[in-house]
Amino acid sequence: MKVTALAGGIGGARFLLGVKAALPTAEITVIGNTGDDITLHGLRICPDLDTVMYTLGGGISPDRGWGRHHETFTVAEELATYGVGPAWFGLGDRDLATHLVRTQMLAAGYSLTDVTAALCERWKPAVRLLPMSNERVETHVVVETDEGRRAVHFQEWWLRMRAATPAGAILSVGAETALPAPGVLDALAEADVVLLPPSNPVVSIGTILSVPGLREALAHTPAPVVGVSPIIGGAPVRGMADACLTAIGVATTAGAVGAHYGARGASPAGGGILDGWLVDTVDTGTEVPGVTVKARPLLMTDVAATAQIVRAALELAGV
Ligand code: FO1
Repeated sequence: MKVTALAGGIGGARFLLGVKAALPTAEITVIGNTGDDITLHGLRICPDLDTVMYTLGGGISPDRGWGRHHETFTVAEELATYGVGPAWFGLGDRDLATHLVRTQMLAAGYSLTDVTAALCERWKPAVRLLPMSNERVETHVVVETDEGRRAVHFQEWWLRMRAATPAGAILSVGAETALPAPGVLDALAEADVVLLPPSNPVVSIGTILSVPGLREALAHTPAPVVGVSPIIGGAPVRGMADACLTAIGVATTAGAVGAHYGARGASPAGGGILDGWLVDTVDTGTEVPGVTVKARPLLMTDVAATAQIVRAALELAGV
């Protein structure tokens, strides 16, 4: 079976562990969000690609959910001693090796697709991990500050501001001229099923959909498309998706996010991307026009529980 999943960071990566457990022989392609990417100290950092790669490759820090296990932060401490920031982005020593390899490969002319494949040769995540685009697309957030309105990089808003400063707008800078990375459109067209993990619907799934052609590819694929709600009982399970949803005027409910993704239904031109929507049992009764909604326990407490959620999604997809 060919499974294609769109994935952001921590939630998406954990969901993918469940996909691998539920479908040990499936061919899994992951379309990873690159809107969180940032250049710091001259190094290109791809948080969501790395989180998927480390999580599926066994190198993730289990308690943080990002960065490497057995990590040290000596270089970051030395930078801080030089007064060189930003201190709010925790750069680990082991993690730095990934950014050094990526940056030198990009400088040598390799595409982000090639770089990601090379890094995955070490980590062997047992999925094909594709960036959503090889072009630079960065999520920036417009905020009101004492100095007036300005745009800050998503990571600054997420980590330094803790998404506590209301976002006037969330922008995918560069999306309008970005192309889907090689293999991305085929992965959507040739899948037996497409899954939307419980990633951030705005800055992860939404950013992937901001790449021209991706939303259309989802609307037109012959494969069933089933999503899993990241919102349970009116709150995100982790992270600050509520701050992102508020920024785009979408209520923080399972139903509102399902409606935001929209029904594929009869009119693919409508831009909707869902056939099925899994919500948690606390959200039983949720309705999304044109979308088949099922309620199942959605807390990914461990891989076995996540595999159950995946099985429920596959059942809803009818595969
Ligand atoms: N998340 C944090 O909450 N604090 C950090 O200091 C931090 C550093 C970091 C470094 C590398 C990396 O790949 C991810 C990192 N993250 C950190 C997570 C990252 O900000 C988020 O995972 C995504 O960008 C949002 O999903």
